[in-house]
Parts: sequence; C-alpha cells; structure tokens
Amino acid sequence: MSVELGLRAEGMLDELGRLSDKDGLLSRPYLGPAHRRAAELVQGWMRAAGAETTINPVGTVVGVVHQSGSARRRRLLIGSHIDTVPDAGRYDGMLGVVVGVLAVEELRRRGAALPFDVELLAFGDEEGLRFPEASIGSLSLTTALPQELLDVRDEDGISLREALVAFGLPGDPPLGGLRYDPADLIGYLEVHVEQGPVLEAMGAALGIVTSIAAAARFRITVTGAGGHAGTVPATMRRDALVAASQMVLAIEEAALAAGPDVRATVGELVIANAAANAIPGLVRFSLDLRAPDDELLARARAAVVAGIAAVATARSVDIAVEPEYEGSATVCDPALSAALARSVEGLGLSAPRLPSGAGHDAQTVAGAAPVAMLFVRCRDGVSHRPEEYAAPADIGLAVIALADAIGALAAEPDPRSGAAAVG
Ligand code: HGY
Ligand code: MN
Ligand code: MN
Repeated sequence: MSVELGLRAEGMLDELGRLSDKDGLLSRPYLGPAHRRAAELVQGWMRAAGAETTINPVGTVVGVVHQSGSARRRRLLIGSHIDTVPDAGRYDGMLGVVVGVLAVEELRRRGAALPFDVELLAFGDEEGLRFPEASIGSLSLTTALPQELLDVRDEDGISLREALVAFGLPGDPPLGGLRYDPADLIGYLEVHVEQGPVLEAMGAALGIVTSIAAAARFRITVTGAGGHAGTVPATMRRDALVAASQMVLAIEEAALAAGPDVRATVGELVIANAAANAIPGLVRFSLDLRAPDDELLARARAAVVAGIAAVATARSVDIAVEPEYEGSATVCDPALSAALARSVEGLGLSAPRLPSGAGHDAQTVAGAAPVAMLFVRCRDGVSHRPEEYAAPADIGLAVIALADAIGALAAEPDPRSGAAAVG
C-alpha cells in the first residue's frame, strides 16, 4: 500500500517539479507564472480528493474536506508550500502538499467519518524571497496584515498588488480579513522533507519535529566611495566590496563565537553598478541568522551587528542593517506530535524526535493554532538544491502515517480544549 502511494506521490512531484519560471532548473517564486500553474495543478488534485477548493486572495490554494453534519465545524489544517528557492529540489514544501492530498484520499478510501473538517493548504510564499516579507500566505491566516503590505516591491520594482493582479487575483484584497479564528482550529500538521542528514544517519524513514529554530533575515547595505580602478591609491580608498568582504568574515567569526547551534549565512551579495575598472561604492548583501531559541538568536544578532559595525568604522564606510523577516523559535504541540509519533510507531517504525533548523509555514501558523511536523528522510541531507531527494517508499509511509494520525485525532478529545473535537 505505502509503496503504491509513494510512487503516486513521486509522479505528482515530478509533474509539479516541471513547473518553473526558468528553463533547465526549478525556480518558482511567489505569484510568478509557474506558481499560478502549480496552484491550478494542486487545486485539481485537492478537488479530486473531495475537497471544496479555492485560490485565496494572496494565492494560497485552499481545499476543505467538509464532513457531513453541522455547518460550522472545527478544522484540522494540513499544509506546506509550493514556492521554491532558485535551482530548487522537487520536495521542499511540495512533498507536504502532495502527502496531504494523498492522506485525505486515503481517509476517504477508508470511509473515515471525521468529527472535524480537514483543510488542505498550499502556501505560495514560504521562502519569502520575492518581497521584503516572508510567508505572506501563512502569515495572512494568523495576523491582520496591513493593507500597506500591498505596496511593497520586489527587486524589479513590482508591487505585491501588481503581482497579485498578474497572478489573476484582485489587487486590493482585505489582507486583514483573511485571518482565521483560532477557536475554529484544532491544529496544523505539516509533512516536510528533513532537509538535513539526521534521519538518514539514524536509518529512520520518518521523524517527529520537536521545535523549529528562531530565524531572522536582514538586508545590509555598505556605502563607501566608488572611483576609478586605476587612479585611486589603495590607501585612499573606501572600497565597499573590501569592507563587505571583511564584514562577511566578521559575521562568521561572531556566529562561531556565539555557539555551535548558531547558523549565519550570507547567501546574496550584489555590487551596485558593477564594473571591472571601477571601485565598488555600494554593496548590498543578505544575512540569514538562526538559533534554537530566541535568546541565543538575540545574542548572536547583537554580536554580528557589533562585528560589522566595527569593520565599518575601521574602513570609514556607512552601513544600514534592515530587518526583513523574523520568526520566533516554535515548540511543536505535544499532543499533536504524540499523535504523529504513535502513527509512525504503528507502522513498526521508530519515531525519533529532532529539531528543525529550517523554517516552515508551521512556524507562522503557530500564531493561531498548535502545530506539529513529520519529517521525511532525505538523501545526504541535501536541500535547496536540485539533488534533493526523498525515496517513494518513505513518502508512502508518510502518507499512511499522516492518515492514521488524522484518524487517531478524530477519536481523541481536542488536544487544546479537552472537549470532543467536534465543532
Ligand atoms: O529558509 C528556510 O529555512 C526555509 O526554507 N524557508
Ligand atoms: Mn520548506
Ligand atoms: Mn525551503
């Protein structure tokens, strides 16, 4: 059973993985043409699984499997994301969306009568790489987003409002009105490829996530003095690239000093108006900072900012450090996690517990509902690269485990209120 489900999932992931905004590699930014095609493909899968579907005002595909009975019912959310980083693998985010659809299909095949609705979600902006805000899809469900967000612009100057219209949606959605009522939500379950080497090293197909790391992302601008490469003596330069390079090393040094669980990454660096015969006067780079808890993240941030400020002073350049995204460390809900663990163990598998260094929509949804995550082993721990791979057999086991966990939750009292999970 699980092998067939895994092979079906692999076929769906192959189909989804071909929808890209770039030839020859998988790149699916939020609200781009490929995201639109992927959203429609996923919407069709959700509909075929028996869900009532829509693409909501910020591009999230929503599929509600209504249970017969009273109108206003509590909902269990199952989701992940279908946007990708550039040159991505076919599993990050997409695996969780496909597994959710197949688990709902499996429950229907079993004739499961659930006391709550199941809502499938395919978010479109988890990576948060296009606009200076991240996870707009999941954030809109948990936070009353300001209408001004519609005016933020991507690096091509396209506003969120314009991108929504290009995607085929209204350009003026009431962002604040998208928020879910936490009282309606039983919880949120997300299945995700581990994106790390731990499960593979343990020989475990699946794992239960204990917590999701705190994360902060910044845009740093270094302003020095441009000039002619041939005429300005080295001792008279305020070279923004040399200063930025020293800052990158200072960031590494500060992060290492803050502790082995702190992760600092400069993934993007751009020289404004670069020319081989001109001294760089303006450099912008990104900084992605992670730590297992908020306090350590705060300490690491202070150390890193102090380090780059010292370089700026020594090199007489100016810096601007603009926060772009912040996600608190998130502890997964014990009751929902226990339901996932029991369903994994029910398959005769070990259910190791492990933290997530990667961020997920679950971190955002945790603002409105208890969350839990099921990790699927990935080869060599590689992710955010085309070599990313999860075996169909493991994915099939995840489908069964998720279906079993949903069925088990149906039989248990609501993990939050203790009442029956009926709305
Ligand atoms: O950056 C992350 O951890 C996630 O892939 N957005
Ligand atoms: Mn992801
Ligand atoms: Mn990712």
